[in-house]
Amino acid sequence: MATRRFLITAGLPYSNGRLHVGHIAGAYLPADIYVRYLRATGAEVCYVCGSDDNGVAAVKTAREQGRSVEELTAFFNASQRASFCGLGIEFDIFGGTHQPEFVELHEKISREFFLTIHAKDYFTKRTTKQLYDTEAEQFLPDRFVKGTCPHCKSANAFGDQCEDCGKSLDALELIDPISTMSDSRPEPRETIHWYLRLDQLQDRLRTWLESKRDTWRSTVVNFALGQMAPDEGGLRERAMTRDLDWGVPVPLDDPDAAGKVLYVWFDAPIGYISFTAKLCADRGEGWEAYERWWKSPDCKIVNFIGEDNTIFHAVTFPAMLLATHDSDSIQGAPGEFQLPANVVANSFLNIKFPGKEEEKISKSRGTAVWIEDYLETFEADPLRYYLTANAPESQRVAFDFDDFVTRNNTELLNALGNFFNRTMTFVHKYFDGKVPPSGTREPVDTEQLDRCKAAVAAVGDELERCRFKAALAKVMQLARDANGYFDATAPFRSRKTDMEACGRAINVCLQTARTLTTLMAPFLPVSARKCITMLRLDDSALAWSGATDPLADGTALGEPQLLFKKLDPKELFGE
Ligand code: B3M
Ligand code: ZN
Repeated sequence: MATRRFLITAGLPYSNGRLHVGHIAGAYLPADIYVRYLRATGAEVCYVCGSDDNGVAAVKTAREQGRSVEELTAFFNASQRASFCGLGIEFDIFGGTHQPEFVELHEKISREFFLTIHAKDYFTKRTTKQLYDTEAEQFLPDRFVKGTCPHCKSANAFGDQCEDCGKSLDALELIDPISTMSDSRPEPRETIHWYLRLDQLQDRLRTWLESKRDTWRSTVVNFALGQMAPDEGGLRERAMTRDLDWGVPVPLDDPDAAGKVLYVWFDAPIGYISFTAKLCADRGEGWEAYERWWKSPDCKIVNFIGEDNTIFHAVTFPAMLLATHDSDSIQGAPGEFQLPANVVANSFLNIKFPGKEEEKISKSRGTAVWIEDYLETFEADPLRYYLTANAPESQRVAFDFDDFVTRNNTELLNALGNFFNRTMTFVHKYFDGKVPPSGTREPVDTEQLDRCKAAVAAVGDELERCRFKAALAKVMQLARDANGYFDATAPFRSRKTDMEACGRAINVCLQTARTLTTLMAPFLPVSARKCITMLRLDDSALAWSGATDPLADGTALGEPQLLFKKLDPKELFGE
């Protein structure tokens, strides 16, 4: 069978702040699990991420903090990189759309992208009205305008999107707009921008999205198709340029383009492409080799994102990709940019502090768990476990401190950790640290080994479908079954009466531990590494196809290591 190939992206975090648990649960962790799993199946995978440095978010924060945008984005790019690294989230490349080593290639590819769409006539140049802040003397970026949503009437709407109903907006539609720069009421003034003809791309987008109904999460497909509903007027043109001095300059030889940059949501997804190109350059393949990942129908592109990014990944970016095509192939002909094979979105994570109500994660109210803080006290795997076992895959869920501790202690420690611990201690105490003979297996033994085989298939099946929570639940079920087998065969008793039966049971426990090592690895890579050492395996043990390869009788094993620690709620930070 030909090697499967995947290009996996996780939404580019804005480099104006640190990362918290919500970011991790939303995109980076599920993508990392998927990547580790795909690699274990022998697929060739490229996992790309980096910071989203352009746009007003960074300009605004830099202004508030009195530092330059360059300094701010470099600082948070490094901070985010460290947080990912501490959590074992391993990208092939972590770029940044305005970071010194990336900006040149990023701007080049963004420019070409814009010019191709321009040449194909998918932009309309328009004089429009935009809100102008007369006190700050500048046009207001959408994010700098707050107001009431014309659709749902929530007061929580910004000039680009309503935070409550999720509809994308034009700042001029906001009811009672206020400039967040000066708190004054802005006035509409004329300016010129380039609009992407989403209306002309809509039919192809709809056909493409309809074809994903069976494979994508329904929330994503329904949301995207909902944007095109005729009773809402369908997709409208959207401005892809902005009046701002930070970003990718509009690459047109036109006096009207002076002083304008590409809209951040135009250049940010191109970051996925430009970082891939940088990776290819770093690998000595030449930057153009990115086409092997982006323009070849045999490579599947999968975007992992938080739910608030759905419109941009399921509508706008695919529209941009389609607008570069010569062919009318919806997915993209060979040599053309391919549309994503899947867009996997998670909901938001709320937070629940002990003794308090569940609430939204908020930087300003201090209700966030920052990864940098977490990593000062804890290891990566307990958080990876909790955020997957309790993943916001189909709805909002809360990061609940009491639940985090309980699940660590009852599930990771009592089920998975305890099984390894009791098996490993036993084998060292009574079998000289060597795999005892498998002997003649009884039904109880083969049943347990069959459960291992079935788990490998079932966990793999869930992972193929990006159902991470369900996949992890099946790994944990195998750990509980393993403890059940240990209790039922009772080697602690048979060692006094029937050493052969005792050895047979421990042998099956070790085979189960072997399988669990492979199965836990995508979720709990740090612990899997300890298991590899304990069982004296090497990295080839990560291969899914070898998950039930037997440990040979007599194999010498490593020393027992504790996989997990008991957590005490009192050690928890941030109350
Ligand atoms: N920077 C938005 C966000 O963090 C954003 C994602 C860009 S992905 C191309 O919500
Ligand atoms: Zn709304």
